[in-house]
Amino acid sequence: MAPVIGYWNLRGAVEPIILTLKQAKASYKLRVYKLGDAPDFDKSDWLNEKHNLGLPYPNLPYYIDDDVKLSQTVAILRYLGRKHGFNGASDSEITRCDLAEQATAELKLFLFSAWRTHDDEAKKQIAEVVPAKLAQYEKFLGSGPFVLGEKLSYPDFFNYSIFDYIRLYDASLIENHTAIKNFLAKFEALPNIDTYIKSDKFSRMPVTGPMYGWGGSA
Ligand SMILES: N[C@@H](CCC(=O)N[C@@H](CS)C(=O)NCC(=O)O)C(=O)O
Repeated sequence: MAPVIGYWNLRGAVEPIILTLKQAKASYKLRVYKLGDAPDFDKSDWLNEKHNLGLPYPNLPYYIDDDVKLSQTVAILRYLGRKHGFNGASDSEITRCDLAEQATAELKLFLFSAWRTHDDEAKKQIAEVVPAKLAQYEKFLGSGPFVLGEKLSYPDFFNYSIFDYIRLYDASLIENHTAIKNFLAKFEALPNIDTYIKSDKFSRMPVTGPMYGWGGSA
C-alpha cells in the first residue's frame, strides 16, 4: 500500500513532503482532515483519529507507511531524504543540510506565528526579521542554485515552500535577492515539480488555516 500523509487542506507544513514525493515519483495517499468554519474551527475530524494511528508523537503532518509512523516535519523530510537519495553524502554536505533545515524550521515557526494574528506588532516584526533572514539565505546559497549546489537535497523542498509563501505574502521581500530568485526558478523548472505545480492538484493558496490573519483564504 502507498504511504499515507495526513494534513489539513492547506499548504502549510505538508507541502515540502509532497514536493519530495513528487520529485521522487513516489506514490502516496493524502488523508485530508476537515477543519471547521469560524468561529469554532472544529478539528474533530482529526482529533477523533489523532491518538489511534500509532504515532509516537501524534501530530499533523504525519507519514505512515506500514511500520514507519512519523510526525514532525523535519523528521519526515530527513527520512524521505534518506529513502529517495535527497541527502548529503560527505560530512560537509550533511552539515549544510542540517544548517539549512534548522534555519528554515525556525523561519517557518516565526512566520506562522506572525501570520496567525497579522496585527500591527506582527507586521512590524516581519518587516524587521524577514529581510535579515533572507540576507543570510542569500549568502548561504551563494551561487547555488540549491543547498548542495547542483545536487537537490531535502532542505530544498522546505526552502521552496517557505520562499514561495514569502513571495506570495510580499514579493518585494525577495526582489533584490538574486540567489533566492534563482533558487525558486531552478526548483520550479525541475520537470516533476513543474508538472505538479501546473496540475490541478496544486494551488498557491491557502498557505495557512482559516483562523490566520494572513494566508488562510483560498
Ligand atoms: N513540530 C511539529 C508541529 C506540527 C504542528 O504544529 N501541526 C499543526 C499544523 S501545522 C497541527 O494542526 N497539528 C495538529 C495537532 O496539534 O494536533 C512539526 O514540525 O511538524
